[in-house]
Formats: sequence, structure tokens, C-alpha cells
Amino acid sequence: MDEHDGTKILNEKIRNSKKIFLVGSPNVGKSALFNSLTGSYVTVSNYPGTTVDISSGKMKIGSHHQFNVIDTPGMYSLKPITAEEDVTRKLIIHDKPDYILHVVDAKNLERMLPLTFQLIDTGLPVILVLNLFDELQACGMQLHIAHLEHDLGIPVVKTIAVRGIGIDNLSSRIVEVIEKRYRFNRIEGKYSPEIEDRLSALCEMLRNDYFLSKRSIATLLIQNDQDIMDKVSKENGYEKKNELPRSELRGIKPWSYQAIKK
Ligand SMILES: Nc1nc2c(ncn2[C@@H]2O[C@H](COP(=O)(O)OP(=O)(O)O)[C@@H](O)[C@H]2O)c(=O)[nH]1
Ligand SMILES: [Mg+2]
Repeated sequence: MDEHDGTKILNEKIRNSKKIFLVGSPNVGKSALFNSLTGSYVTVSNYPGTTVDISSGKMKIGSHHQFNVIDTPGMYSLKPITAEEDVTRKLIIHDKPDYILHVVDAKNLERMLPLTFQLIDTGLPVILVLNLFDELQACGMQLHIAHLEHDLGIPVVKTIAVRGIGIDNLSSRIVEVIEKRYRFNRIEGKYSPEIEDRLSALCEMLRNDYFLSKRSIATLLIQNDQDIMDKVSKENGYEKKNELPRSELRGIKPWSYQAIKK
């Protein structure tokens, strides 16, 4: 996307550093996790024209790894509806995370996985953080983390952020990813054949680098995402009125995952 369109949010120093974004729906413990991961020096910025705040703090792992952790506003889908989601999407596209921690409520994993797939589709390195794990256990549920990790092809870590449990493990998984010792084997959520055909056609049409993968951009296009449509039509001579189906994909869900066994 345009580097000079004034939509970047983070200050220059943070933007140019290595960045990990905490992404996920509201009330999953992103801010609790942020507090566990970062030190006391926190910068809070406000997205212009909104009441949406974004916190950024430094995290150091051992003596080799230092980066900024960004606590992003709650998001259910990469296609924004709320002001918070809009800010988080802009942050992802314009301020460019190096890594994403998708923080979820472990006991509601199935409801949260569609966003995991959307984030995996962006092409960015994603780690899935199953927070509120104490609540999952209190409900008498179990989760097979190794299976889930194998099936998703990304690191999966359980945490109880408010008690600082799982943070050391999360840190070592982050280091594994940073040092490229983890081999991602990301799976792609598949849509219906008609939609997959349309996505392929759109991917071939896309000529510019949009930071997010072409598949990710194409998925937003078929959902009539106005921002992305404007960008793409400007840069590719793309006639949006000819191509896009009517909200066919509202609430798209690649597939559901049966990982929770009572
Ligand atoms: N039991 C439990 N509560 C948590 C955990 N993590 C966060 N919380 C609580 O969940 C609520 C939402 O957390 P918060 O960090 O504000 O979520 P955010 O909206 O994603 O930033 C708060 O009341 C936290 O104290 C956890 O692992 N276990
Ligand atoms: Mg929060």
C-alpha cells in the first residue's frame, strides 16, 4: 500500500523496529498478555479522529532479542465493521507487523478460528495463543494442543495471562519463529469451488505488492471491502462494478475445527 498516505499510526521509531502485534477479538486477554510481555515503559497513541488507543511496549527475550509489542484494538474479522477493527486493519497494512500473536479465548476456540485462518492467509508469521486456559479447564474441557499445532501448521501456546502462566513458553516459541527454527506448514482454509475460482482469477489480476498476500487481498475484494477495492481499482485499472458479487461471503468461514472434546 501507499507508504506516504498519512495512514500510518505508530511513530517512526516503533514502525522501523521489529514488531509483534497482539491481535484478537475483545476480552480475550490481549491487554493482560501485553502487560505480561512488556516492561513498564509503554507508549499509548490515539488513532486520529477516534477514541481508539494503541499501546506499544518493549519486550526483551534473553540478550539477543528485543522488539516492540503492539496491543491492537479488538477485531473479529480482517474485514472491518467497527472503528476498532478499522484501526487494527490499518495498523496491519500500514505499520506492518513482523509477527502476529492471535490471542483467543481457548474455550471458544471454534468461534475464533476463522480469524486465525484469515491471519494465516495474510502470509505473515502467526502464533496462536490460547489464553483464558484456566476457564477452559474450569469448564471441564480439554484441548489437544499438539494436534491443533500439527493441523494448523503454526505454533500454538496456552496461557493464563493474568497469572503470568505460559509466558516463558510463549517467549521461547517467539524466539523459535524469529530465529527461523520453526517450520511453518500453514494450512489454507478452503472456500467453495466457485469462490476459490474467483479468488484465483483475482490473484492473477493483482500486480502490486499490498503487504498482505494476494489471496488475502482477493478475499477482501470479494467481500466488497471498500478500502481495498479503491486501492486495487486505482492501481490495476480494475473495474470493480463488473467483478464483485453481492456480499456472498458475509461472515465467511473456511471450515470449522473440532478440537474440543468433552
Ligand atoms: N481467568 C482469566 N482471566 C483473564 C485471563 N486473561 C485475561 N483475563 C481477564 O479477562 C478480562 C479481559 O482481559 P483484557 O486483557 O482486558 O482483554 P482484551 O480486551 O483482549 O485486551 C479481564 O478482566 C482480565 O483480567 C486469563 O488467562 N484467565
Ligand atoms: Mg485490551
